[in-house]
Amino acid sequence: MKKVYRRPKSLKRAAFHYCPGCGHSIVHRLLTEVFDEMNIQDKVIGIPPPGCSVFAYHYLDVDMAESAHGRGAAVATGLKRAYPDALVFTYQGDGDLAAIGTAETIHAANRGECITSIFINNAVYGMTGGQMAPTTLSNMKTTTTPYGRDTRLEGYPVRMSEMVALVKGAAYIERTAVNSPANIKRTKKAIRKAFQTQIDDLGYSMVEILSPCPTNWKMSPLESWQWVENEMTKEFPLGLIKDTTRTKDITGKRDAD
Ligand SMILES: Cc1ncc(C[n+]2csc(CCOP(=O)(O)OP(=O)(O)O)c2C)c(N)n1
Ligand code: SF4
Repeated sequence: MKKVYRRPKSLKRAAFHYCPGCGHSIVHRLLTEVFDEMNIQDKVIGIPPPGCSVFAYHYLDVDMAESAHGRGAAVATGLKRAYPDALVFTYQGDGDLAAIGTAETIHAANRGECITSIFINNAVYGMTGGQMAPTTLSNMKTTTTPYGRDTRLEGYPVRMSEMVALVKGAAYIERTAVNSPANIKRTKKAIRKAFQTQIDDLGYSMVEILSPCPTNWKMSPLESWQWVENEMTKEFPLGLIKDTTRTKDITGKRDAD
């Protein structure tokens, strides 16, 4: 009989604790497929965050070191400098990377740290009950914006990828989504490219992934996939945001090399 499904070697034999329809589980699966296909399982060190994915080490069969909230890029910097041959990635939600961890992220990117950030944008603080995140859409209802995000009071949704792309050390930045088979395939390709950027020592890489949170959005999994398509992508357009990996024109220092 032809085998059509196989658990990736890098994915542990454990049942996900994520809600049905959550994007985290899809991204975990993609990461482990990439680790297997690139044969890098033994070189990868992951940094999970506080957030719904805090227990990512229960699932990803690679070395992992938990970080405090928002400190992923700082922890990754230390690990990468101590173990330059390792492939170090942070796995962070939008509350983690785009609020408390904004400074770490921008400065790590600006330094051209050869680390990868897998940035899960689900427009809310998931684990703590669906509060407004910097990425919450205008007029979107959350537990802390029950009448909808009022941009006059709460500001505008933060486009982290576009911000990070402005700094010289950022080599590869792409925004994808996991709300359809085609987008899931594109996400896998982007994750692969991000790790290749790191292997080639070309600078900072980030894949921002629009990811459904049906529980806090109070939607069915199917509705949440459609909401990503119809609403989220208007504020966060999908596609390549920056790629200097072909030119190697990444930092002033490297330009002078
Ligand atoms: C310093 C600090 N402040 C607050 C918290 C509480 N906390 C844990 S997870 C979290 C939000 C996580 O949201 P996000 O990063 O968007 O990830 P998600 O749960 O949506 O995947 C917060 C505020 C904490 N752990 N540490
Ligand atoms: S609360 Fe949202 S982000 Fe957290 S596991 Fe459930 S669906 Fe996923």
